[in-house]
Amino acid sequence: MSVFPDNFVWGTATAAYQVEGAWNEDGRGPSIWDTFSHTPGLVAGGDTGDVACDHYHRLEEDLDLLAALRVGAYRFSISWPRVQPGGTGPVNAAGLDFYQRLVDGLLSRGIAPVATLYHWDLPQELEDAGGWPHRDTAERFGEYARLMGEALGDRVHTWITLNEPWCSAYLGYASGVHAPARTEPAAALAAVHHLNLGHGLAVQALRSTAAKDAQMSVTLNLHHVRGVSEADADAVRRADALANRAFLGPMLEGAYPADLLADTAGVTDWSFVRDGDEATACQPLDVLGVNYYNPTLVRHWDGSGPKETADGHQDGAASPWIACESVEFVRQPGPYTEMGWNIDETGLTDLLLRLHRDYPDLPTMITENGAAFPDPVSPDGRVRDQDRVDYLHRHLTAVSEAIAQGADVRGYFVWSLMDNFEWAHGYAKRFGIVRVDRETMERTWKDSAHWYRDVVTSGKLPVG
Ligand code: GBH
Repeated sequence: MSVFPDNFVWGTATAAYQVEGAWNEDGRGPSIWDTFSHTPGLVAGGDTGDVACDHYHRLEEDLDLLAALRVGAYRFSISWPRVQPGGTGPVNAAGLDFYQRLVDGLLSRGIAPVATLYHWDLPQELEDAGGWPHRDTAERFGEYARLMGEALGDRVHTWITLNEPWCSAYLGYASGVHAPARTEPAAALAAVHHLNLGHGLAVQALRSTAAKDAQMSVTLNLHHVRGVSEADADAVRRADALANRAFLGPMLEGAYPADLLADTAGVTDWSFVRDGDEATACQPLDVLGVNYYNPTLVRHWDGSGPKETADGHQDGAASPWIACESVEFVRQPGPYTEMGWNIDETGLTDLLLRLHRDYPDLPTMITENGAAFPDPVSPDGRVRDQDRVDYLHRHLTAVSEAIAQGADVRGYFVWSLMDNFEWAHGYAKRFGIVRVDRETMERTWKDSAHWYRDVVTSGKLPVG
């Protein structure tokens, strides 16, 4: 029996670059993802976010879709270059107007807006000036947060500063599979720090501009790391330090973990961390956002024999796993989603319980969870995505299990409301509970959307 608290928040999530389109309209400046997707060879199929789901022009229809799904909350992101084209200076009123209409449209339908300030679309001008490895970017981010707090703070009551800084730092600056496609491990660790600092500056700016009772949060893609055997404890520790504690440490405890600094000493001396930075990064939060897709399995590697690199990461310069040469990422047993990610909801329960143990006073919310599947359209027009229904059911059961064991989990957001631009995979990977036809842009409810509406309305999972 699954049990969710009465005030549990049920929602769906998207991100600006993945759904909006209108990439050069109403004064929007270019972001690093425009540059990335316009560079031949970087995105599967040559896809771009130029049109995406055309959400920018179909706002009313998509608001009605959310209302029909009966969700209590909608997690979206604000495109920084749409509201501040070069990442500095005054607000672009035409771009801001879109988010005003979005927020007002949600509120008028009784849906709580959950705004993420940064879901990877850095203004290109800021990247040209050095990007996240450069300290100024954190300062600019704090200023941008202040502008958004002033403009939307009376109506948005849940703010998420960053989405998955792990991806921004390590995929953007170390493995280069995300924008800005740089492969510089030392710069990636500087990016980690300036993301942490930018988060703290943004929370400070929002506290002084948004509503007094506004909830402050950040979304991390924490890795639930397991070892193949007891002998792999050091591999687990290293991966956990780089992936999780590099953010949890400064943001929640006010200090980088000593083992992370030691592990990475051959890559950087961390001299970009100035006195007071860790205290700035450590702002009191109201809730921690957790994105979960699958656990991570590692084994100690002694340097002999071939090394497994699960999920296709190559070792060395192009790996996101800096200073993890002794860590082997092991392919996990199936079943798998269309991304090749294994389905194992036990990692979500374990992760939530670990967070509850380590940070007992900080509630959590699942800000993303979901799966890509092939989703063929049946002759009758239906998408019978029972595999997605099963995935969601298993993971929601895992959340309720964590709650039953004491974790304070406040909400759950399905990734994603609709099929969208899946970053370097383009449109070939479909995460939506609503299908988007790439020709007509028509939205069609998959079976999982009907299923989720029933869960949202009843507040519980169907039996069986
Ligand atoms: C999220 O990223 C994004 O926030 C969202 O925009 C995106 O559309 C969605 O998920 C689906 O991808 O252990 O090295 O193998 C999730 C990105 C996927 C990053 C799994 C880490 C495994 C890393 N994460 N990935 S590794």
